[in-house]
Amino acid sequence: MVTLQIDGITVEVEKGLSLLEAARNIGINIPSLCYLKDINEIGACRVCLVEIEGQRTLQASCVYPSVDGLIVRTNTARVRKARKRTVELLLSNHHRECTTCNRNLNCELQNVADDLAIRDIEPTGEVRRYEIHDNNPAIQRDYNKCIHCRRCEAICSKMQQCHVYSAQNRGFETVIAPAFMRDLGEVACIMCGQCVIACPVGSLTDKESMSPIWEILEDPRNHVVVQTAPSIQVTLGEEFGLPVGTVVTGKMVTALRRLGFDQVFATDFAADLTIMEEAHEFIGRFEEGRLPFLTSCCPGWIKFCEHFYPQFIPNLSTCKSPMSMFGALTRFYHGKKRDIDPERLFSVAIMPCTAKKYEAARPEHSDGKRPHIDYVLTTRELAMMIRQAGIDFAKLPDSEYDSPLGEYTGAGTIFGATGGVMEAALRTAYWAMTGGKKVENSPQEEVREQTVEFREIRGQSGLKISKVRLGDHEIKVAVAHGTGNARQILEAIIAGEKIDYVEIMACPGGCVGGGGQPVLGGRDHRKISLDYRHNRSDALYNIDYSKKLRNSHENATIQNLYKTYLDHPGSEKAHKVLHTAYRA
Ligand code: HC1
Ligand code: SF4
Repeated sequence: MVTLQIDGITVEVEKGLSLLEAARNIGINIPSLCYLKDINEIGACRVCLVEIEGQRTLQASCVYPSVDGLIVRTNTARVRKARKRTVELLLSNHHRECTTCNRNLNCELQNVADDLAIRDIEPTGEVRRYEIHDNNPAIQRDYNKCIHCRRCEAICSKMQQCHVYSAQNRGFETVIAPAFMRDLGEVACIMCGQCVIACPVGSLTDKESMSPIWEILEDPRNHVVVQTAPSIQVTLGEEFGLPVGTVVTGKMVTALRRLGFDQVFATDFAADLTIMEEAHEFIGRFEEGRLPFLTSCCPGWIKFCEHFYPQFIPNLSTCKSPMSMFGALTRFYHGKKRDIDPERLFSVAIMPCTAKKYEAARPEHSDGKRPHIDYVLTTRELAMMIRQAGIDFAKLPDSEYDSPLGEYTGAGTIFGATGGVMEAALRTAYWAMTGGKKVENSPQEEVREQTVEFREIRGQSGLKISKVRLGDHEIKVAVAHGTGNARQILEAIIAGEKIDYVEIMACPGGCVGGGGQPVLGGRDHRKISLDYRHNRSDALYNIDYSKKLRNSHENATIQNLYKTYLDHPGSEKAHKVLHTAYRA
């Protein structure tokens, strides 16, 4: 530990802790733009300047380490003037179209400018003009708003290890972009959207899908079905000021009805169906020794596998994701059963994920002319539609999903958290491999809720490896989230480590940390940490805990679906509707 003084306050901190963090610990909020704790600590934006006694120049506090005896001042006339001039220079070459920007009122640059009381931009000069880049289904890049903080580059290279961005050109022409300024759709980008979450301004945003949805909702001849991904119910409330981790399932369903959707269903239902198929597929592959078996519900992970590890494509589960199973069921089963004109039947998915927009556009999820899912909205976009409609979200009464495709078990809900897909699958695989027993991993068998839980694969650590006993067999499972961690486990397998079953989600935390989730950093940069993912995941596990049914195989609607339509898990019919194939 070292002792130093910040603005006259004596503080004791760990040696080497940045001055910026040391100051924040005692409630002094030094402004910053490029800094992302543990990910982007490069002192590039120079907004966090401070004065250190005995030093001639101001120092960037995000990269200056705490050492014994330092006397630091964060609020002198010189510091205020320098910070102000730095931000003015940034703004002088920034498209200051705040009122029409996607990040209006949730922008770190706007906040910093306001905190520094910038009311006039003195420097004038040349301003860069670039075309919008959006030649892909998921993400839009506006270089005119980029402030060169390099957070997108750091997230993509260090956390996701996709290495899509780097500095291109020199001097005033510098852009942070894929090589040769190619569009994200033309490079090895997995569309995860983590760079969108990291962007402090409106330079990276969703590829917008709200306009066509307003149009189809307007026409009463249309029948518009919507599904909501498991994690939306624990994150949507954040967009309306509710605490992180608030469960808003009932309000969300009411809001969707008020927006005009004809039927509101839960992707959690299709997650239960995925488990029936995936657990069955795993058991088959386990018996044949075709391992490791890799989950396939995350489109960012699928794209990562196709780009970087095509040798693992044969190991992927052939199950479509719950979203795409739902899309296929809506067209082939639900629409027909209810005799809805296929031309008038529209299918919309609310997803926490930019890559789901890309997944919906993949040719294997279409009938050749029309995709099974017509549109995908991110959590952020749904919130925007709710605001556009003038709905006071916090005051909404609760309502229930429509039946029958809105019925789901706790296993379907935990899909939204890292480890959840694996846990849900293990619950059903255990049941199937033991001839119908419930999981008994607790000595207190009378405590029902403890008999379905695999706690060892929960939590935010990047890579979780565990052994579980399924009947007479012991299997080794691994759970990775964030594609940097996925690389680690895949490299270990290549090096000879034997793992039977692997869950991979592209985003840190799983879908609760998805690239389409609310961006909290614009309102409070300190929220860009793993903490909020904890709260969101806990909320999902609490929903599971509170459910009467917590195993996918107990879902009565799914049992009935097999009886009347799909035959049995892995049947020919099930393969036709619910499975797909991937290629390099
Ligand atoms: Fe997910 Fe999934 S869990 S991928 O994160 O398998 O997006 O929430 O809907 O499809 O169920 C996302 C979430 C989601 C699918 C499910
Ligand atoms: Fe990298 Fe993901 Fe952004 Fe693509 S979407 S550039 S892979 S962080």
